[in-house]
Amino acid sequence: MQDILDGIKRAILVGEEEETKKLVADGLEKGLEPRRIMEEAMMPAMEDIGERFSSGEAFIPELIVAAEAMRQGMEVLKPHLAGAERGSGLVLLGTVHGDIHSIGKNLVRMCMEGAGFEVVDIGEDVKTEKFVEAFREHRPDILGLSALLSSTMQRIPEVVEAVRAEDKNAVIMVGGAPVTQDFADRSGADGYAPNAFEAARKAKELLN
Ligand code: B1M
Repeated sequence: MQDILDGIKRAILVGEEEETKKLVADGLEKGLEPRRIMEEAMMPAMEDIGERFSSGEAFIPELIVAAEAMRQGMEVLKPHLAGAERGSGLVLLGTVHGDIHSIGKNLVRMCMEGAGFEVVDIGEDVKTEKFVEAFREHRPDILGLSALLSSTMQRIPEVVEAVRAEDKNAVIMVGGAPVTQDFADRSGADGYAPNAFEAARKAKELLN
């Protein structure tokens, strides 16, 4: 199985979409758990490309092709993350203003859906007012905010404050690579999760 995991990681790193999809499907067929594929191949690939970008060995086009291969691989995983259970609650999800990173948020959506939540995903680069409007419209059980940049995560406390002005009992959870439990606490959020699987678990915990 390790060869499949290594193959998926390599295929994502070089942006080979078809190869990524094929290897993810092969892995699933051979009994690899979706979570293992995500945690031991797909996420390390994104970490690796991120480090290469930081050190100047990779550039934006390489991030884009890797992200697209990752997205396509996730589409193959998606049906395998979805559970039969339904009716856990409604989650409103979006990435904060100024931030176009979508992969982590989409993975959170898939895991939430797998855990039985209905998810309204309002996308990326979502302005604070739009979060408030969508909250007013959907009245979710949980509002989930994602931020991938240390600059855009500063939007989180602003959204928390604006949504709480609309509903002081709003349940809000946050996450994204630079976000920590400490930052979540200081932002006034009710919950934080370091990854998508934990996000689904935390959402259930918050509603119980
Ligand atoms: Co960007 N980028 N990027 N990028 N990018 C990072 C985040 C960066 C760490 C890379 C680096 O320098 N090493 C860096 C941020 C540094 C910082 O601020 N701390 C960075 C930068 C600088 C930038 C630009 C500014 C680059 C530029 O233009 N000069 C630019 C900003 C654009 C913008 O948003 N305005 C930019 C652009 C891009 C692309 C468009 C090219 C592309 C995104 C494509 C897309 O998403 N559709 C991209 C990518 C791919 C990355 C990296 C390589 C990978 C991100 C990713 O998808 N990870 C990333 C490096 C890295 O993360 N190591 C990087 C995989 C994903 C599954 O993990 O998103 O962390 P993640 O989500 C996890 C958890 O965080 C958590 O669960 C998810 C799944 O387990 N989680 C939650 C996320 N949201 C949650 C919400 C929750 C709970 C948990 O509750 C609601």
